[in-house]
Order: sequence, then structure tokens, then C-alpha cells
Amino acid sequence: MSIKIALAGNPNCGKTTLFNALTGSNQFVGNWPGVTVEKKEGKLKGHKDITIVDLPGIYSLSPYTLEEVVARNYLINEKPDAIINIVDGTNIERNLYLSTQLMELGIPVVMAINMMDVVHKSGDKIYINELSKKLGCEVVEISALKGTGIKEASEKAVKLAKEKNKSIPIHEFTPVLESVLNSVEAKIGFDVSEEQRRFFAIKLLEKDEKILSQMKQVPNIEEEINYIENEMDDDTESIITNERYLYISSIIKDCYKKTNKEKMSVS
Ligand code: BGO
Repeated sequence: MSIKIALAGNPNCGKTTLFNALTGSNQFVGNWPGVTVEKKEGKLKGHKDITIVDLPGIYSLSPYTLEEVVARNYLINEKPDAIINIVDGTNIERNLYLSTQLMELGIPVVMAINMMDVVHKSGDKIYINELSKKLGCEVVEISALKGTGIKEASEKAVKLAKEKNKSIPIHEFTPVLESVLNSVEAKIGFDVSEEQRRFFAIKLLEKDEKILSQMKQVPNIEEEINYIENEMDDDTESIITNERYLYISSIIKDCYKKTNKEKMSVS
């Protein structure tokens, strides 16, 4: 059985370092079809049947940059068996914005919190069990540079990939938005697989025109958009973005403690 695992993360999160550590010299470099964005694939060390696909570094799965479009089209169309989401542990709040969207694709995610050597040195604390519970995915601490935790992260991803379970996101938006999302999801046809319908519903509600080219039947959701924009007095894209930031703030509040260095040096 051949398995594909995608590496996804923000620019500068350490993705190249992790990709090199996982694949060694066993790499193929080319371009993504039709665009001059570099595509790197490699075999997981010691596993001829497991391919690691390095996605472009991105901040979001919105369709504003070529890199975002390439990454999300790959995730939607090729449906890798698992995603390793690399998160820069020194910049966790910002990185979680992409993570919340990756969880909505119906693909199992392992979160690899990188730069943990730097985080440990700073004295900051990331409570990974709590983080894992709040996000509804496996979380592993790694240092791609030092090579710590990367075997555990890849083994967890391989295990999830082999289990082939459809992944269901645990994050719920505010109830009124959830009910509108449910109604949009119900309008999406069978051309979109069940586990991807939530992602498509969110993108349709965000008025993301590029998602339409991925659908054979495009539902009319004008009524839902008007309703939620009236109810929440904002445009749908901002509503959804704000909701994500609220979710991320609640996660950070419970799962991350910054060392107050100034206070320590005074006492
Ligand atoms: C430079 N720990 C530490 N401390 N650094 C890490 C880790 C880690 O776990 N992982 C990656 N880095 P990329 P993207 C650099 O290149 O893999 C470092 O964009 C430098 N270069 O070594 O390139 C990594 O692919 C000069 O740092 O990220 C790299 O996602 C001085 O994070 C940077 C200092 O990693 C980005 C660092 C000339």
C-alpha cells in the first residue's frame, strides 16, 4: 500500500529542515503543474512506499497567493492520507490560523510543534496534551534542527494514514454560523465527498470564487449569506476570520504560558 503524507506550514516554520530530516537524500524536485512554484517529494527514510510531499509555505488556505492555491488544490484533489502540520513553537498563535483550516479538510492531521529547543530555552511552556484536546488532533513536540521528536511525528502520521479514518474537525463556530454552515453543506452535491463538504461550505460562505472551479454543481447560497450578514452585521469572510481568531485566543489562553522575563529578573 503506498501512502502520501503532506507537510504543511507557514513560511519559515522549519518545513525544509523537517523535510530533509525525514527524507534524507531521497528527494525529487520539480515544479507544481503549470506554475513555477517548487514541488519537492521524497521517500520517508526506510520506507519505499511512503512519500512525503512538501507543500509551499503558506499562512492560510484562502486563495490569494499562488502558493495558497497550489497547496489547497493539492490537498483537495490529491487527498493525501495524512498531513503533518509544522507549527513554529516560538510563534504559535500566528501559525494556528492555518492549522484551524487544515483540520477542516477531512484529512487526519498530526501537529508537529517545531523549534522546541528554542521554546525550552526561553522558559515558555506549551501544554501539548491540552492543545491536542482543544484542537482534536495529535500534537508532538519536535526540533527539526536537532532531530528530536521527528520519528514520533512521522510514525503518528503513518499510523493515521494507514487507519484511513475520515477526520472530523472538533471546532464549532458560533451557533448561528454553524446552523448556516449546515444548511450550505446540505446544498452541496455528491460531487464533493462527504468529509470535504464542511471545507467547501466554509469557502462558499466566504464567497471564495476559486472554489467554484472545483465543483460540478454550484449551489445557490445567497439566502444563507444574506441571513448571516444581517444577523452578525459583517461580511461573511470577516465573520469567519474573526471566529477563527476567537478560537485561537481561547486555545492560547489555556495551552501556552509565556515566561515573564522582566518580572523574573526583578525578583
Ligand atoms: C536558518 N530549531 C531551531 N533552533 N532552528 C530551526 C529548527 C529548530 O527546530 N527548525 C528549523 N530551524 P527552514 P521553511 C538560519 O536558515 O527549514 C531554522 O521556510 C540561518 N540561515 O535552520 O528553512 C533553520 O522551509 C542563519 O534557519 O524553514 C532555518 O519552513 C541564522 O529555522 C530557519 C539562523 O527553517 C527556517 C538561522 C542562513
